[in-house]
Amino acid sequence: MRYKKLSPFPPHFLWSGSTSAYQVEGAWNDDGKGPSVIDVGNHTKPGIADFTVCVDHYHRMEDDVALFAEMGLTAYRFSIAWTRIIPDGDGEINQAGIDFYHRLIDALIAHHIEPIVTMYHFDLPAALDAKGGWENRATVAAFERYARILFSEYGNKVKYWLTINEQNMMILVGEAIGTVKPGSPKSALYQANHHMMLAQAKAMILCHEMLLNAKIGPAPNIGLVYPATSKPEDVLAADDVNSIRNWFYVDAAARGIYNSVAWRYLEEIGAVPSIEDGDMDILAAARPDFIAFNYYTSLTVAEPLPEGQPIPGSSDQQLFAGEENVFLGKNNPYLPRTDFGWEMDPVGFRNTFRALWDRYHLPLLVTENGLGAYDSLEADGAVHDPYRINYLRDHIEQIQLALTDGVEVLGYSPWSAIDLISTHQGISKRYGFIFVNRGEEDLRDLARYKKDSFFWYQKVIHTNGADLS
Ligand code: BGP
Repeated sequence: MRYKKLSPFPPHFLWSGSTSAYQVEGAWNDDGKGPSVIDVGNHTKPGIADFTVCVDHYHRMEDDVALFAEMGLTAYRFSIAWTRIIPDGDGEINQAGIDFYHRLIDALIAHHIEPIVTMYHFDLPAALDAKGGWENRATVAAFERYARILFSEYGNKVKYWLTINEQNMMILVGEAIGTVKPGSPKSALYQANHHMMLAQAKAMILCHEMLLNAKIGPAPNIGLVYPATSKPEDVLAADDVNSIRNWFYVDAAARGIYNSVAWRYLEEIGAVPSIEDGDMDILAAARPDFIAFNYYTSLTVAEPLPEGQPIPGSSDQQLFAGEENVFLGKNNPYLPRTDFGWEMDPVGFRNTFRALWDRYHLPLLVTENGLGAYDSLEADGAVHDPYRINYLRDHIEQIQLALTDGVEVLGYSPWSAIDLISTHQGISKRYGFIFVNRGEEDLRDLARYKKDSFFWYQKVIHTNGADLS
C-alpha cells in the first residue's frame, strides 16, 4: 500500500548502534578472560584480521562511548563476553570481567544512552565447547547460571536484554561464522538447537522472576523468503524455507512450540532432537517481551532441483545455495548487491516487519542492519561513505512505512556503531559510523575518524527521523 501521509517515529524510539564483544573488544586474553570458540578457531587464518585486538575497544571504551554520545545515540547494543564473566563457562567468576561491563554500562548511562545487552553473541566459552558445547545438555545449566549472574550484577541498570544472537545462523551457517566445527552432522546441530532454545527459555523466565522492569527477547536473523516466480512449487519452497530459516526460531521463542513444517523437515533429514519430559513446558512457560531481529536482506528461492542433481555451493552467511528436496537459492534480479555480494532489499525490510508483526503481535526491535563496504580514509581524515548513508536511509524509510502500517517498532540498531572485524571477512568489510585506522594484519594507530555517515546519523537522530536527507 502507498500512503499519502506517514506516521512519525515515536517519541522514545531507540536510535541505537550495534557491536558484539568478540568483534570489537580485542583484549582477547586480558584480565582473566578465557578463550571462546572464536578465539580458538580463528587465530590462524593468514591475511585476515584475527580477533585478538579487533579495534581495541576494551582499552578505549570510554572514548568510544563519548563518540557514540556525540553521534547522539539514545541506545547502544553490545554483547557481554561470557568468557570475561566466567572464563571457562561454568566455573569461577572473573571480577575484572564483571567490572569492565559495569564501567561500560555506567559510561553509557552517564551519557543518557540506554544499554541493550546481548547475553551471547557467537562466543561460546571454548572450555564448554570442549565438553560438547551446545550438544551437551549441561551447557543449558551453565547458561542459566551465567544469566543469573548478569541479571544480578547489571539488572538494576539494564532494561533491554537479548538472549542469543542469531541462533538460526549458528545452526544454518555456523561453519562460516566459526561457531560450528566443519562437518558437524545435522542431528548434532539440531540437538544443540534444542538446548539453546531451552537455555533461552530459562533465561527469559529467570529475567522475569528477578527483574520486574526488564524486557527480554530473542535476536534471530530474520529476512523474508520470496518465491522466485509465481509457480506454486516455488511458493511452496519459499514457505518451507521461511519455516525452516525464520519461523522455527521465532515460534519456539514467542509461542513455545516447534513449527510443524520445520519439524517435518527435521524428521525427513533424521535430525529430530531428543526432548526430555518437561522441556516443552519450559518453552511454553517462557515469553519474550519483544522480538529483536537482525535484517540484512531477503532471500529468494525456487523449488528444489531434481534429486541427485548437485547444488552450486556458497559458504557465505547470507547466501543459501539450496538444499536437496527443499529449495534452490536464486539471485533476485530486482535487487542490487553490496561490494561483498549481499543483495540489498529495503522493501524486504518492511515485508519482514509486517510478517513478524502479523505472526506474533509483539513489539519489534531491530538489532542489526547495515552495509559492509570498503571505505577509504582521506588525507584530511574524512571518510566519504555515501553508499552507507543511502543504504541506511533506504532502510529507515521502510521502518517509517512499517510504523505507518501499524507495526510497533521499539528501535533501530544498525550494524555497526564503530568499525569492527567481520565474522569471516576481516576489517576490510567495514560497517561502522566511525572509521578505525587499522589494516588486516597491520594495527597502525587504531585512531578513530568520523565518517560522513556519522554526521548524517547524528542529524537523523536529532530530528527523530524527520530529516533523512
Ligand atoms: C550478523 C552477525 C554479526 C555481524 C553481521 C555482519 O550475522 O550477528 O556478528 O558480523 O552479521 O556479517 P559479516 O561480519 O559476516 O559481514
